[in-house]
Amino acid sequence: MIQDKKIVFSGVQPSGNLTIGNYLGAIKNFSRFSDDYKTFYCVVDLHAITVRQVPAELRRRTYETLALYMACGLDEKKNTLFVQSHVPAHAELGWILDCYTMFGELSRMTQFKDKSAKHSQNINAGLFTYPSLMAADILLYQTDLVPVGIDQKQHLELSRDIAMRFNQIYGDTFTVPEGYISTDTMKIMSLAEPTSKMSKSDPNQNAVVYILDSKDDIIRKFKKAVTDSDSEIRFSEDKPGVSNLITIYGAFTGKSVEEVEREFAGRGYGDFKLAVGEACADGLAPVREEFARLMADKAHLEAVMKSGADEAAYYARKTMSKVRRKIGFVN
Ligand code: AQP
Repeated sequence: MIQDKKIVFSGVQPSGNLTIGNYLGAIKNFSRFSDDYKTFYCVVDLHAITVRQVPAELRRRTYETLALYMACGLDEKKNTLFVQSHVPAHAELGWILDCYTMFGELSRMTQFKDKSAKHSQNINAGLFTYPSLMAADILLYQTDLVPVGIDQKQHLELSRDIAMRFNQIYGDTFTVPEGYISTDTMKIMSLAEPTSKMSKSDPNQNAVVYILDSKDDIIRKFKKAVTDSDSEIRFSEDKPGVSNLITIYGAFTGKSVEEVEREFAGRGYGDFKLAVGEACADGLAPVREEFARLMADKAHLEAVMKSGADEAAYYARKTMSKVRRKIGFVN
């Protein structure tokens, strides 16, 4: 296998039902790389257990996340689709990179601060070292480009620092990755608290639109979305709720902010919210249909997981043998 294409890696945690934030910020962008890059898209189950998961749900969501990748347009023949824990080299390199990541660096990660506040009963070491495992995921494949939402930018920068640190000590070992952050939809906000990110683990169901929500639920949630006491449909920092809806509407219709503002000039929030709900529900309808078809054939999903893991392990082995040799492990 000769690899001359540049490499793309990204992943999503099966830590909840996936949201339109995961879709617009990450998965929807993944397929644009399928033709010109060698792409690895992973269901990152090792990351998911940094927060307590119900085992049966974790298992089900792992299948569902893979099926959603495929339903969102990722062809298993063009992309390497796999489950992180099926390639043990992720955990192995994760440990090694822990030893090249500083306590101070990890302490500065905002996701760690946010999640340890949210899960104060379970501030485990894995939650703290999450970014070095993420660095391992990326560096294992000599990744050039990582499509992620802006919330992952800090982790990505740390991955770059770890790669450069390792390369400086041992000579060229890892490709230093670049992020690919889609600027128009980089952060989709909660519908209930539009200054916070929309998150799949948010306990408030009305704050989050899931990719697999029914059309009725989607429209209902958008109708309830928090806006403001003003009535102007205008993108602005002081109007986070309305701006978030403009972003979502633009993402599903392909319209620019100016076009959306013009379309709804002089119209009320009620009309606008309904239009956003309909655009979102209609945009997701083909994904939902394809998802149902894929989930009905578990054997096929398992075959995709297996061949994806075999291929990923092949690339991972090459990096690991280089890493082991450089560090001084006996082969
Ligand atoms: N609201 C968002 N807007 C844009 N992009 C987003 N992403 C997540 N939420 C948004 C992007 O989705 C990818 C996968 O995310 P993840 O599963 O690794 O974890 P996360 O960033 O922690 O996402 P969640 O939904 O907030 O999960 P929980 O609630 O489990 O922590 C990433 O590329 C992310 O940027």
